[in-house]
Amino acid sequence: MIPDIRKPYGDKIIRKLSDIKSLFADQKAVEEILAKDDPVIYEVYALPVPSDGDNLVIGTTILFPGRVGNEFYFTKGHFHNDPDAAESIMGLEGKGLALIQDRNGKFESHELTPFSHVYSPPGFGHRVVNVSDENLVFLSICRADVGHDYETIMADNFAMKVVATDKNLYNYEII
Ligand code: PAN
Ligand code: ZN
Repeated sequence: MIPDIRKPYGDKIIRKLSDIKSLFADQKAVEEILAKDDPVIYEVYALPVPSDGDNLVIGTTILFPGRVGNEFYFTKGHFHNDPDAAESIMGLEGKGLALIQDRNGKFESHELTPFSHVYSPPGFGHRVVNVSDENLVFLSICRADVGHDYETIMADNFAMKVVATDKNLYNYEII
């Protein structure tokens, strides 16, 4: 049987709002949501491989739709510890944005839609944002030995925020 990369497999990571709450701009909205619930923001499924530089990690992320205040759900985001390690990000389902930025303040945003591809070059960190009312599913491929630096993002956050411009419609702007 041919494996379907849109279907979850292997190692699983679940990130809830409480795991990334400090990254959202509207802390009042965070507390209001957490008083009732701790929603899952995204899940990552990866093919288990040895963590050496000869192997590739192939991960499927399912980023659920939703907002905290007017800010759309996003992945935590990270740099790779190895500054030479790039990443390939491919849209499978839904609509979103891939935000990439380097450690010198250069940043870009790219649309992520089914069959589109975003390249996060060496030295660039990456975060994905769901700007739709459906699941955003994407595939990420990078070397298995890159190492993940989440600390820098937890301390400084990303340069771009993606917010809704309308209460009901999923129109967005990047600020
Ligand atoms: C991706 C990410 C995945 C979840 O597989 O790990 O989308 O995002 P966070 O790792 O920022 O929580 C990847 O970039 N791997 O290197
Ligand atoms: Zn990565």
